Amino acid sequence: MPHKVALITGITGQDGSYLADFLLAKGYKIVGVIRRASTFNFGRIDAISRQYGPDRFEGVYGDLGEPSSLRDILQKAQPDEIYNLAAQSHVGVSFRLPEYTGDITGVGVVRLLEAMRTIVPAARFYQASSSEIFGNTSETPQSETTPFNPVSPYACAKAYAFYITKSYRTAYGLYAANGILFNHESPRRGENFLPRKATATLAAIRFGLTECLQVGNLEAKRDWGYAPDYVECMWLILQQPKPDDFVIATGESISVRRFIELAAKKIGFELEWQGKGLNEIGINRKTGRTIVRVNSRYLRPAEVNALCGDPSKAVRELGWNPKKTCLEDLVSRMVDHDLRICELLVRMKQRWPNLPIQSFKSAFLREIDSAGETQKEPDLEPEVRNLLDATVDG
Ligand code: NDP
Ligand code: GDR
Repeated sequence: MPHKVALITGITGQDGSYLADFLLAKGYKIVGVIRRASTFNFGRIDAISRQYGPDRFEGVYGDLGEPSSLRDILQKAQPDEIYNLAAQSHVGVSFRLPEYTGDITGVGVVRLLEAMRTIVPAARFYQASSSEIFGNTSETPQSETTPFNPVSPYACAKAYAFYITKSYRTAYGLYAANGILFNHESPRRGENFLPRKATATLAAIRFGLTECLQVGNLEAKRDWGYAPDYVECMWLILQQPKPDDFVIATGESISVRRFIELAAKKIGFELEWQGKGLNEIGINRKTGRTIVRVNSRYLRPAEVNALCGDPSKAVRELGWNPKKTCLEDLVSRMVDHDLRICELLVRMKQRWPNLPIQSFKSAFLREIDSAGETQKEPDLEPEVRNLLDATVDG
């Protein structure tokens, strides 16, 4: 039987890479949309494409800002399922790039839906919607019926994307569904989102590679889940007889402060908070050193104070298990991964003290991310492997 074809935009991101893993294991052929960048941006999918080869995994250049590229890709790929994960996905950055965020994260979705409507109307469409659309709401927990109150340019763009997806479903009868996902993290998460920033920086402090974690709002609360569990839901949403919208969340939320405490504890720090507001610091009790500082640079012009999702509909109708990976396991996986990267970097630094460590970091991250969360050694590029062997011998 020929493989089902899934088209994934945002394939180079955290979710895109996990979704590709998941769908390839289910027998799909994947067509992944890669946007042109001046640096290597397919580290998260490099190993997958090598493992499955061009018959099962095809990367194609395209951009949500360029409708002709989308039409061309759909025409050639003839996908059965389309997962739109591409976005300018950073909430803080969206205040600095409001128009661009609106164009890609919002209008980009209608570009793709229009291409689908005219070229592959029988395909099924998944839109990566976000809990940010609830904004500062008085209803807790948030469900599919909670009114939207977006506060950032990112959230406004995602609210438009949500409604336009629904509109194409109603107006044209397309199979188009929204997954309203709450925050989900992993060792493949970008280092400028709070949880990965915390685990990567605290691990680096532990190995003497940096001194301090600088953060913004410590009091915001989020409902944090594990990304591989969430991509399964994206697929489940598209397997339903009728298209519908679902909240995907764990149902529990904790503060940024608490997340940092959990990561610090796992790494072996005894964290003690001192001071207030912008002067608040986190001290490593054993050494008396400041390892966390509040920096106004990371505060947002408008903040969503607390989000906590109600996944009952997904549990009931999709049979999804929101408790598959608990928060402690999520933190452990991220911390273990980041400690391992730092350990390798330290070995390099000992061997070549004058070389800028940053120049090796991306190569390491690329290879270690490719190896996933298994304990096996990453499949290092030969030249990096040589450098590492030399380090171990030295
Ligand atoms: P990432 O930021 O890791 O990935 C975003 C992806 O979009 C990257 O592959 C990026 O490419 C791509 N992209 C950005 N701009 C364009 C463009 N103009 N054209 C084509 N591709 C583009 O996000 P996540 O994987 O974490 O999230 C996936 C989706 O889910 C996003 O839409 C996000 O907004 C949404 N979401 C995420 C949640 C989370 O907690 N992770 C929760 C709720 C929603 P490149 O690699 O080149 O930057
Ligand atoms: P969020 O995730 O904005 O919820 O969006 P992020 O990890 O960026 O922030 C979570 C909370 O932590 C606070 N915070 C900081 N955030 C960052 N990035 N850096 C800091 O130094 C820092 N200090 C405190 C933030 O203010 C916020 O309250 C993520 C993205 O994946 C979106 O694409 C997605 O839609 C939502 O989750 C659901």
